[in-house]
Amino acid sequence: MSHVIVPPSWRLAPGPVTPEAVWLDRRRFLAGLGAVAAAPLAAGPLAGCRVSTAKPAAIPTSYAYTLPPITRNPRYTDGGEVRPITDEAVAGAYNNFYEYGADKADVWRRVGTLRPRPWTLTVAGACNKPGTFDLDSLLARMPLEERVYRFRCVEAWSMVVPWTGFPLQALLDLVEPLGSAAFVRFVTLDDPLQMPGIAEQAWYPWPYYEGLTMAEASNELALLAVGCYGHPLPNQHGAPIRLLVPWKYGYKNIKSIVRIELLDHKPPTFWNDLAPEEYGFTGNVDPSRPHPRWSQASERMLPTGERFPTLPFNGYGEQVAALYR
Ligand SMILES: Nc1nc2c(c(=O)[nH]1)N[C@H]1C(S)=C(S)[C@@H](COP(=O)(O)O)O[C@H]1N2
Ligand SMILES: [Mo]
Repeated sequence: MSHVIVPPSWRLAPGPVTPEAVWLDRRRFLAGLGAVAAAPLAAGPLAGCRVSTAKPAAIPTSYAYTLPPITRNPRYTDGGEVRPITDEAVAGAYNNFYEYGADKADVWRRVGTLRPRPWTLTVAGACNKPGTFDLDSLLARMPLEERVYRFRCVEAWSMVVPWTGFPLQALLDLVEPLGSAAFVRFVTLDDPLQMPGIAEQAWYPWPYYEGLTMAEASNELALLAVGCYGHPLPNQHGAPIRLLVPWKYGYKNIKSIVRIELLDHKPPTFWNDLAPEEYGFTGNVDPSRPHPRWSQASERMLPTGERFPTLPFNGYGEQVAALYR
């Protein structure tokens, strides 16, 4: 399989704190010598359906940096629904962030090694003004606002979160895309020292990478978030900058972005490379299209597990349906 990268040997060296689940996956991986990269997948990633009811003090009370005061933009809502905002400690203690392992309930305990400042974001590829931007200098030039979005994981859990960010379009305007730019590729930080799950799960094709069409990236809903609940992003939510595309499943919402590329061709994406039948490139929320291993007809709100019918485009069809006609 082309996506199986033979890692440097140190990446396979067992760490002292490797959780048992990862050991099992690694044994399976070693047994198959990489021929069955899908085996760890079948063992659980993205398949967990446990809804956490724990409410640990997951949210740090101070940050190494601050955001300017922002106001909520009332134009952006919970996808036409009126569900309450999810408790911050609940949202902050149930996270998919494989760079910190596959246990959603444990990510928040492991993210202390991520250093969200100083941070640079490189924008490259088909544009007139590519560049590497210091994040704080960039934020001083971007129109920050708060938006409440409902967030829907492909695993069928959902939450409602007030995010602070700026439209991806504002960054695109800054770099002036060429006419040939048809897709946008996003890449996460790739630092095993800051992200222990990289070495522990060496079978994944790190770094995490995602993509959108240019039309999707230019949609008003596409947001680059740098905060939530009125403060900078806690590490577990993808500090210091992550994508939000609320009409798509969670895996499209890439975290801790260091690089954005404008391309004339469709880029491969992380979960699509690993399991194309399960995680499409487009990844739009669609109740009529079941995941091969579970239904997408309804979703479970965190933390109660209360069920609601899944809405096409997660309720954001008014803004995005025209992109797909
Ligand atoms: N770099 C990176 N980004 C990622 C992931 C990941 O494992 N690594 N998981 C994705 C998935 S599957 C989901 S559901 C969301 C979870 O975001 P949250 O933890 O802020 O709720 O992040 C997405 N972005
Ligand atoms: Mo997800």
